[in-house]
Amino acid sequence: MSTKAVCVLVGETVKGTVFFEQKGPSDPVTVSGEISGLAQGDHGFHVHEFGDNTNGCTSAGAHFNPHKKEHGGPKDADRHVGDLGNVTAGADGVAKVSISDNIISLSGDHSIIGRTLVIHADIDDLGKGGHELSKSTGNAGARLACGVIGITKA
Ligand SMILES: [Cu+2]
Ligand SMILES: [Zn+2]
Repeated sequence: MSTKAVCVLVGETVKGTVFFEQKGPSDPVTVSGEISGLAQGDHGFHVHEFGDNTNGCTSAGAHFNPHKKEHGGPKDADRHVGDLGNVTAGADGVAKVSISDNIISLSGDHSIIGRTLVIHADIDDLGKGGHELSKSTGNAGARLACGVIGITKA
């Protein structure tokens, strides 16, 4: 039986809705949806550790990283569980999200349920930018919008 989840991203100007679906516990998770109000180009897109927005997106903590790895890109063996790479906004400021990921899950120890999805101001360098933050955050800059990921009707 498939599991479904949703996240409503809320920021000052950036807004979006992102859907998650997983057929079985070891199947990939498909991530789809739309985010608007962005500058044209790539924006870091991650699951952060805590489902806490009491002090805005800051309270979500660092990237969800249960195995204490370094930051990377979604296709890298060395990555945080929460590392979903970038989404790309067009000239209209809208990013269409279409990701299939084998590492995040909607159950078990890689579960992203109850954690926070964040979209950033800048491009995630996927750990390869040579910046002091590359290996922890991808140097993706400010948190433009965020929301807690919650289970929905299957
Ligand atoms: Cu992030
Ligand atoms: Zn990361």
